[in-house]
Amino acid sequence: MAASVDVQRCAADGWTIAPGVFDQATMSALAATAKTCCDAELRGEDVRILRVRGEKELSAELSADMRASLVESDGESSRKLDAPFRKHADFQRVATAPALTALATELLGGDADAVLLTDQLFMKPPRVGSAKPYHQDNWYALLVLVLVLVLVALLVLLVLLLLLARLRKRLVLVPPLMLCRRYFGVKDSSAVLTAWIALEDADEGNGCLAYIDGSHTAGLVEHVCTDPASPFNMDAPAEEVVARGGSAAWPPTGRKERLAEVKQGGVVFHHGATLHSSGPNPSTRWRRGYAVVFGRGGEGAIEFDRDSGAENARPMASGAYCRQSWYDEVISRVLIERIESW
Ligand SMILES: O=C(O)CCC(=O)C(=O)O
Repeated sequence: MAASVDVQRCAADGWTIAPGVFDQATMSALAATAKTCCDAELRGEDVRILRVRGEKELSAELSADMRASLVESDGESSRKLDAPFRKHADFQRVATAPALTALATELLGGDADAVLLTDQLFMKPPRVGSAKPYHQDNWYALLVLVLVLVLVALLVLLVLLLLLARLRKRLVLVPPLMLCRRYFGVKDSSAVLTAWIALEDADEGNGCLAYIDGSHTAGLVEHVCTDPASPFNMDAPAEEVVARGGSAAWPPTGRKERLAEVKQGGVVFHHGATLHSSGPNPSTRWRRGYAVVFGRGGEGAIEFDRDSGAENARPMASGAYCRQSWYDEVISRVLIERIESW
């Protein structure tokens, strides 16, 4: 029987679970592929099988910043993989599986099939898998280090130092330069839906997802970096999390918080503005999740913020837009292959 999803529940709570969308064999194979791809990327190998014309070659060595965002605190276990869809056909098959896209389309409620916006893999390895603080998927911040601005900042610092020397006061450290923008950049967060696919059972013990029921109804909130050691984790401010019924505890203790415990092959769906987090994984089990982010399908269904990089969006067959052209190219190819195999 095809998996089904509770549309009303998702609208009210901002998230819902569809059990048994994928079979165990497919998920176990994907979990093994996930590990292979992550290990190769950490060795500095360029694992992209899809390329965009004019795109820069990756250097053999990962930059220190890039590596820091990909590994856990032990310095060697994988934390995440960006855009796995570009890196292995197994991800392409799962992201475009009719069982998944039909549910996403039903939840987004557009005039046409849901379109693929982006994808990410969260590894959460045994013992060292770290918690992910509360955040919203339609918000993300970009750390930008612009040489010219750094020079300006250094100049300002010099002037300040001179002034301070004159005033014989102590030097106060200047916070790092940070420019923010919305990452998905979709104006209407309800047009964004994340499908988090459980590659193995996820529960309280290995750091499953947690949600604040109804938190999407209050809209997006500016995110901040609360832990300078992990600048890649931009979080919703603690007071906003508490105001919306959440907590910083694991397991959660907030009045509106619920765990999204899910069996292998189940999919947890959430709205683009729903506050969600995940716990640490002190257990001896893996907790891998493949997150595929869909946008509402149909002519004009997705409108990007002006500063969101929408100029890179390309029309998809459905008439909606795809932010990154590799999804577009592969979706066409996957569909053609599927039609040819009928
Ligand atoms: O898997 C996790 O721990 C975090 C996932 C997440 O934040 C997401 O899928 O949006």
